[in-house]
Amino acid sequence: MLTFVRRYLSRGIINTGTYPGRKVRMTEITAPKSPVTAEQFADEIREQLKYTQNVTTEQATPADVYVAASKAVRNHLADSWFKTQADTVNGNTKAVGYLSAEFLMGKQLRNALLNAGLTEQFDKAVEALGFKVQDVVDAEYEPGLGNGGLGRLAACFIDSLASLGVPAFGYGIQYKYGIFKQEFDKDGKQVETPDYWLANEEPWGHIDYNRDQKVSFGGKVVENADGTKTWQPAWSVRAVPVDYLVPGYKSGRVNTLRLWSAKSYDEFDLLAFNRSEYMEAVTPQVKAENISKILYPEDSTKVGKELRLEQQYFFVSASLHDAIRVFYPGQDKPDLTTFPNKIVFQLNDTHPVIGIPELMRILIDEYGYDWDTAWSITTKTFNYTCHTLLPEALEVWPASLIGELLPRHLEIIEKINAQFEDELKSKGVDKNTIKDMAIYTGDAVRMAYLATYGGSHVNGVAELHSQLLKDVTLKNFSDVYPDKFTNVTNGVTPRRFVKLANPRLSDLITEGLGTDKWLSDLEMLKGLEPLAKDDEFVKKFAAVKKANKVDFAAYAKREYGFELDPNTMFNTMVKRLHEYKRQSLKILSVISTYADIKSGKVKAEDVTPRTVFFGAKAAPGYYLAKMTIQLINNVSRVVNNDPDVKGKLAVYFPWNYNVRLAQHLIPATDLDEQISQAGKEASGTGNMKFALNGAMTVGTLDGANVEIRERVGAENFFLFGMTVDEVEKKYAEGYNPASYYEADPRLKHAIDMVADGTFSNGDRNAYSPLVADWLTKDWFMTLADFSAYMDIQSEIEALYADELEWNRKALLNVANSGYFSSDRSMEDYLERIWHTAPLAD
Ligand code: 26V
Repeated sequence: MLTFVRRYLSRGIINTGTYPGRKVRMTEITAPKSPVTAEQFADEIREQLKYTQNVTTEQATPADVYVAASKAVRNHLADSWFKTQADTVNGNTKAVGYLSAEFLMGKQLRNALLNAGLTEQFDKAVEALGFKVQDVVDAEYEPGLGNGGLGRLAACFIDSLASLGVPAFGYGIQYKYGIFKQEFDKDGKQVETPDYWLANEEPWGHIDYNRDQKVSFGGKVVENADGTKTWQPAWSVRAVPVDYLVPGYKSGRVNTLRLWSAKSYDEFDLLAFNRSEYMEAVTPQVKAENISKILYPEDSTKVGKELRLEQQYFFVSASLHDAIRVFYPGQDKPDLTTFPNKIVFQLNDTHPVIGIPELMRILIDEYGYDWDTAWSITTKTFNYTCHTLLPEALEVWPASLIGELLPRHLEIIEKINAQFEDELKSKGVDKNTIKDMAIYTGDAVRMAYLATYGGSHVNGVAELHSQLLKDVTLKNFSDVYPDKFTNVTNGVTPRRFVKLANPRLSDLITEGLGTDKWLSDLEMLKGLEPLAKDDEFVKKFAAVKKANKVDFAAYAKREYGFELDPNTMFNTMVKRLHEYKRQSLKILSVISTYADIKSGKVKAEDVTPRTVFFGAKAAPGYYLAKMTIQLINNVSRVVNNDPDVKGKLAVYFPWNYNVRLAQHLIPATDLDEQISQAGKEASGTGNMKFALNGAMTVGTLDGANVEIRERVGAENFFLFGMTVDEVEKKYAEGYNPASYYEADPRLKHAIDMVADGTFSNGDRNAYSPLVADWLTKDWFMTLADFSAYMDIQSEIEALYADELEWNRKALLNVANSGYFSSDRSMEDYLERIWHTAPLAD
């Protein structure tokens, strides 16, 4: 047994095995800090209104109350925050630094209230002040500092680390503009508008001007007389930290999310200004501040983007220097050989991998360590998580770009590569393989390879994904360094995605289990299993779902103007828009169903009334993805306006899918779609959120679907489609999508309808690139899986007709999904990768 587990056993906070897999119990040490009454909390809000917002309660708007209440909650968390910081630095527990270009946090207020134990007080206080709780909560604007799963995972992980009491820092960028706001134009096309989330006062981030860092770029490297190197950069920016509280749930701990914002050192070029050249005078400022201006949308094309590399280096360099400042306060000559005992850094995908040569540079150039010592410290400090299987998503930077922007780092990378080649040679690896494995090819730098060689561990994010990393994507590396490779299956935080998103279900779970302890030990959901045999309980569970659907209908009416029928099956597909995820498969099946109802091929009384929801953003430069959005919107327009299918089929595409919408839609969903081509979705985390909220899943054997199905039981999961092996075989044989089009009349008819102008007011060219792609390329084999997907629908509908049985199975999904808590993911990282533990009380 690992030492940290043993240590916690002796403190009585380890569950010794009631639930297999669970190692560290959350401590639940703290009663919420200085609990106050609703009246007292109302006074605190009044005080904030008066002294920091400078408005009277009478003048205050809901937005003022939101800011005031947020600041009041922060005050409640302050002492725990200071104590956690002090214990982190002074204790003997190694901290975790989670380096991530994205943190998709979602709204903060409700989460902070929950963790501060102030939810009820807040609700009552706001009412007492004469405001509607909903209006105040709605005044918060969601920070969209992430594209999708990777960014949301980072947010779930730091929530769980704080809840487990593990000392941790999230390090990232405070982008001024987050992921674009999505709108649809009159033709159903996606229109992107800037998301200026900081337009109004943002009460959560604390700007700490006194703990800034200097980050430099460009210039040249000169060799000194003693052989050491000096980098003479051409320009620098000021990295200013903006700190966010990360309160743990009942742990008494509050960690820090430190997001860097770029500021210029030269506010004005006075010389230029005196010549009245105003625009030129602010040029350096604009250039510097551009670095944290905008979150890059995930792109379909792998073009080298200078600004993106600047962003990566900017936040990683600032974070590494910050960690040294935090752990060796006031020391000019710290003993950095102890650095890996103070903090371990997780590289969230390849985005922060420039941190490896940066730490080498810091150690050698700034602190005078020799190469070997620096390498030993560096490799112990970093670990790498890969989040993809698509080769094009692994970052490769042109060497010329790195050379221009970070000349010293390019030298270091070359030297790492030379050392790597020697090591491979000495291990007897053949010449061609060595060439294939090059970190530095002469023209380019492969960041995933650099991360694999330069860190201690590499992990995938679900069993299948980790296996494919070893067998395919990083096979050569796993052959040479088998021990580096491990798996940690993703998870999601039950606090946000069950307790906050689904209060009704949370209450029912607490009623069923007789305790609310499941919120910090999610495997306890297993205790619901026997209740699946209890019809009365299952009926209560069904009633929760129904009430959530009614709520969502009201929400959708208010926010989008949709008229939803909560008596239909709510069938949801929400995720980034990507060909591999196969939104195409879903929309083709909807078209086919539409055609069948309309033509009378399916009798009206045999149709299961369904409302299909899509939520997805497409990268602005991703042509086919954007066209798919346009198609979905137009299918929606045609179907929803056709009296022939009224009450039977409806399609809605609420725009601008984000964490807030997820929190509303997921609890209201009956059936969720996880239908990626097998072997392409690294994990998926939406699948976990749906299962935990009592939706049934239709899915392929891909990513974490495999493990979800294993746990909830094959009979409680709608499986369809080719396996990874079958997909590989088909690629090898030569895939011909047109043969599937010819073979299945349902598919032929659906594609013909897209091609004949049914969804484009008669314009036969509107979707021709999409249709041509389906019929001639179809790289992700949508057509090959179509028949299987249609066939499983009858199984789904038969079960849905039996309300009790459906809900019994959905409840079994909840009962058996406790494993997919991000608390468990964190325990796995602690045990397999970080080798650290919660802080002592
Ligand atoms: C790619 C790029 C390319 C360069 C420009 C910026 C950028 C930003 C994001 C991305 C891809 C994001 C990768 C991602 O979100 N992966 C997802 O990670 C989830 C968490 O592990 C996992 O559940 C999903 O399966 C995986 O697609």
